[in-house]
Amino acid sequence: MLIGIVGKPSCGKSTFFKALTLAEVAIASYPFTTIKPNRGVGYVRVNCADRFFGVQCNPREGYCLNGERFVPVELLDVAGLVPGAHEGKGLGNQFLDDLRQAHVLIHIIDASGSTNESGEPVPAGSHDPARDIRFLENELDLWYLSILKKPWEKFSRQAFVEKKKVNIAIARQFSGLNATESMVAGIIDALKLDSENATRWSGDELQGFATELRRRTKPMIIAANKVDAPAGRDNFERLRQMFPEYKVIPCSAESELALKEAAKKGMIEYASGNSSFSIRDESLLSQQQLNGLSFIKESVIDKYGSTGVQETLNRAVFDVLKLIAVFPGGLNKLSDQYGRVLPDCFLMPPNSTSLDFAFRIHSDIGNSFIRAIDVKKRLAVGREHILSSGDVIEIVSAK
Ligand SMILES: Nc1nc2c(ncn2[C@@H]2O[C@H](COP(=O)(O)OP(=O)(O)OP(=O)(O)O)[C@@H](O)[C@H]2O)c(=O)[nH]1
Ligand SMILES: [Mg+2]
Repeated sequence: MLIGIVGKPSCGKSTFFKALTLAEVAIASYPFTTIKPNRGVGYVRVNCADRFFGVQCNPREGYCLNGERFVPVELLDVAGLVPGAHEGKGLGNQFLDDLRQAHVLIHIIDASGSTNESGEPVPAGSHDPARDIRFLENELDLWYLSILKKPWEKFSRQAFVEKKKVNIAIARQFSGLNATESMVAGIIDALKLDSENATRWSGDELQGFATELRRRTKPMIIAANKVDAPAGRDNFERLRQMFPEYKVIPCSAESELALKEAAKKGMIEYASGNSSFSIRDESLLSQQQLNGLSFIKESVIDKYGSTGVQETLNRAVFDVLKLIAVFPGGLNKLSDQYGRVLPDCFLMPPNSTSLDFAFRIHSDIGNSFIRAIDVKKRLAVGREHILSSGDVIEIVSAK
């Protein structure tokens, strides 16, 4: 699974990315600081099952802090997007191609209104970030349309002549964007398009189709970033009202990055997503560092409950994509052959079954599935059993 971080130049994409990954990436106040995409690993935060069993886990990947498990997810920070990008403006559509594989997009907005649509500095509060949301949707729609249009005539005619289902032909064309046959069939149905003969679709119908396909293959959450700045709060509240179709999360990537770096150096105690932090030893910090930390506490954490960065990532994965976190474990033994307790936590699509989980662990285990056990409830369940987030599941297989 890949999570794309998108937005206009200088909105804080790389700061957000760095706050989650601590990767060394360039951050600066001029547009197009990032040219080549940055790929890295961030972590979603879930309740670890170790608390339930009163044990201490040893994650194979990621880490666990006091029962909060941090599970790896892949992130992609791309170049800034400007109006006209789909026709090559700014850095053009190269980086749109980088986003093809993304399953969900985090759209970073500069809620402080201190950068214009090209990411250039303007007086604080003078640019309306609501405009940035519509322009980004529009650019993505035009990009989808351009991918669809190029081969459209040829493959819509071919599908018609060969009496192939239109949805299968389109899903194949868009498989790189994560489109599926059933998704395409659903859109054709919802928009009442001609499912027999796609050569009859009008230009508007094609655009409508591209927009709906974009919505389904690239669902989006909005991080109203820079809420620490003066106009941030008003803009965030307005955006939340104006865009009920999106989850809009108040966010200060710069604050999260400062806290993560201070925690890494041992100055403070802090886990991503916490609603507080504590200073280990005030006498070891400079006055400037103390001022910085008290600014973050007063103007971000106390006002919004957290820096919003972890919440944005979590909600992208658990509320937008609706994934569930499931732990493999045994009724008699929670550890693997190396003695690691609850070593794995898998993120699974919604409505995954025991059998899906068995295949996720290993195809051999899926193929020789006998039954599963819900270890928390100590209950045997069948292959069709639908899993819930937080489940610990043992697979009994012939292998
Ligand atoms: N006040 C404030 N400034 C921030 C925040 N996040 C980022 N910035 C600043 O915004 C500027 C741009 O940050 P970047 O992370 O480089 O932005 P970007 O979106 O990656 O920019 P491009 O790579 O050029 O597209 C830098 O000066 C950051 O320090 C924040 O939460 N609050
Ligand atoms: Mg950048």
